[in-house]
Amino acid sequence: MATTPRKRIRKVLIANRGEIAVRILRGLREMGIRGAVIYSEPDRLGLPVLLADEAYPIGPAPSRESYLRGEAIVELAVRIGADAIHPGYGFLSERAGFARLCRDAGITFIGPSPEAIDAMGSKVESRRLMIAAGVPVVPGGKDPLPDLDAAAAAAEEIGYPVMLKAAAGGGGKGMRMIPSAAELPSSYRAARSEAAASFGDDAVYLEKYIENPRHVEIQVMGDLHGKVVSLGERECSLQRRHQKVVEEAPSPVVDSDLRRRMGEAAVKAASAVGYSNAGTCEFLLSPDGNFFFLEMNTRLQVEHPVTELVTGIDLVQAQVRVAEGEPLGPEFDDVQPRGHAVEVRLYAEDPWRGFAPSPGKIEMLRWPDGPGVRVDAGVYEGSEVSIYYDPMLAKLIVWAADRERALNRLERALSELRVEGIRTTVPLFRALLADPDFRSGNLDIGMLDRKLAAGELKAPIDDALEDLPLIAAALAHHERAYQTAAGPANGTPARRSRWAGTARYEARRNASWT
Ligand code: MV4
Repeated sequence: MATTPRKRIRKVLIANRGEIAVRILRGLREMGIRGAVIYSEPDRLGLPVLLADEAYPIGPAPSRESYLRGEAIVELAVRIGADAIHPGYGFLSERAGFARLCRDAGITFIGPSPEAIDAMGSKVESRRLMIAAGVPVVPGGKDPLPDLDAAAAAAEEIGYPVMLKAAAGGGGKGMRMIPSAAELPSSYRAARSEAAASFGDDAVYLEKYIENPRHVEIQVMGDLHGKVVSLGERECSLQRRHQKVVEEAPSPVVDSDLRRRMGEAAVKAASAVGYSNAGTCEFLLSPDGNFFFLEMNTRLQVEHPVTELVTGIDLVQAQVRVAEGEPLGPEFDDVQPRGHAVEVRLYAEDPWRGFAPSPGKIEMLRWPDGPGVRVDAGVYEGSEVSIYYDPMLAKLIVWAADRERALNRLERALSELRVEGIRTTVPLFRALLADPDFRSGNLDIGMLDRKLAAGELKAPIDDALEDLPLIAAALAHHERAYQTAAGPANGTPARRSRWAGTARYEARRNASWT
C-alpha cells in the first residue's frame, strides 16, 4: 500500500488578529501544535497575544505597515522556525502572491494553491471556467462588453432587468441594477468608471438580474490528492451593505435534495480549479428554487462556526491536516447537518445611529454561556476597541435541535450578555428575534435594509431599563445599611425597604440581570 506523504506541522504563524487569530490558536493547541502570532502596536495587549505560545511585533497600526507586510511575515516565519502560515480571513488570505511567497520560502500556506486563488479571483475568468465545468451561473454574457451598443444588444437578449458587473470585481463594487433600456447609458458609464477606480480595470459584463434572492453558500473542503467534499450550506441573506449580520446552518429553505444538488455544483466548481483546503462557493438562490454560482471565497470564512456546530467537524483542524498532506477520510463523505446553528456578529457599531462606529474601552463584559452557546471573541473586559480594523468584536453562536429552539437559545444567550463602555449591534439582534419574518425564516438579501429603512426594527426594551434591577438593588442595600445604623432601637423590626421589593421584582422580571 502506498504511504501518504505527510509533513507534520509543529509550529504555525498566524498572519491575522482578533477573534480569528484566537480561533486558530485554539485549534492548534488542541492538536499539540505551537501557535505564534504577529501583532501591530495597538494590538500589543490583544487577546491573541495573551493566548499565543509566541508573539512578534509586526509594525504600527495601519494594516499596510503591519498585517499586510507579506514579505516580512514570511521572513519571520522562516526565522522562528514555523512550518506553516495560517492567513485567517481578510488581510493576506486571498492574495495569490502571498501564497507564492510562502511556497518559495518552503513555508506551508494553510489554504489553496496560488493557482486556485488566481483562477477564482477574476469574475469573468471564473465565470468562464464554471460554465465550462457545467456549474450553473446567472444567465448572461461571458465576455466584457466593448461599448454601449454591445451592452444594449446584450441586455435586450438577456431581458430586463439586468445587472452590470465589473469583470475584475467582487463584493458588489462597480455593480449596477438596470430596470429598463432607458437607464442603460448612464449606468453603463457609471459602472465603467467605478470599476476603473476600484480595480484599475474598467471592463464590465451583463447578467440577468435575480430578484429577491437568498444568499446561500456551500462550505467545501479539498485535500492534496484531488478529493473535494461539500459540508453543506449556510444561509447568509441577513446582511447590510455586503456585511453579513446573521448566518445560520442549515438554511430554512434548503431540503436534502437541493442540498445535494448545490453541494455537487460546489464540488464541481472547486474541482475545476484544482482546489484544496477550505473554501466557500457563494450562490444566489431565487424564490423559484433555482440557484446560481456567484463567486468562490478561497479562505476560511467568518461564519464557519455554524457549519462546525451542525457537522461536528473542526474546520481549522481539518485545514491543518489537509495542508500536512493527509487525505480527507470517510468522515468527510456524505456529511449531513444535525440540528440548527445560528451566528450573530457583534460589531462595535450603533445600529440605531446608522451603524456609526463606536470605538472605546470595554468597561464591563460578561459573555453568555450554558447549554449550546459558543463565543468566539477577540476582546476581553478592559480591551480598547480601536478604529484601525474591522469593528467586529466577537461572534455569538448557538446550537439547538431545531431552528425554533436555536432562536430561543440565542434570545436567552443575548439576555445574559452585557457589554458596557461601547455601543454594539446587540439591540438589533433582539429586534430581529422579535420580527415575524426573521422568526419564520422568510429572508432575502434585501430584507434587513428594507426593515431598517421602514423603521420596523426597534429596540424591544429601552437599553437604560436594563440597569433598573441594579439601581434598585443598590438603593435597597443603601437603605438597609442606613436603617441598621439609625433604625428604631426599641426592638420593633425596621420597616421593610420598598427598594428591596423592587430589586427582587426587577430581577425576576428582567432576565438580563440576575
Ligand atoms: C447579483 C444580484 C442579483 N442578480 N447578481 C452582490 C455582491 C456580489 N458578490 C454579487 N452580488 C449580487 N449579484 C445578479 N445577477 C444580487 C447581488 C447582491 C447580493 C448578493 C449576495 C449577498 C448580498 C447581496 C446584496 C445585494 C446584492
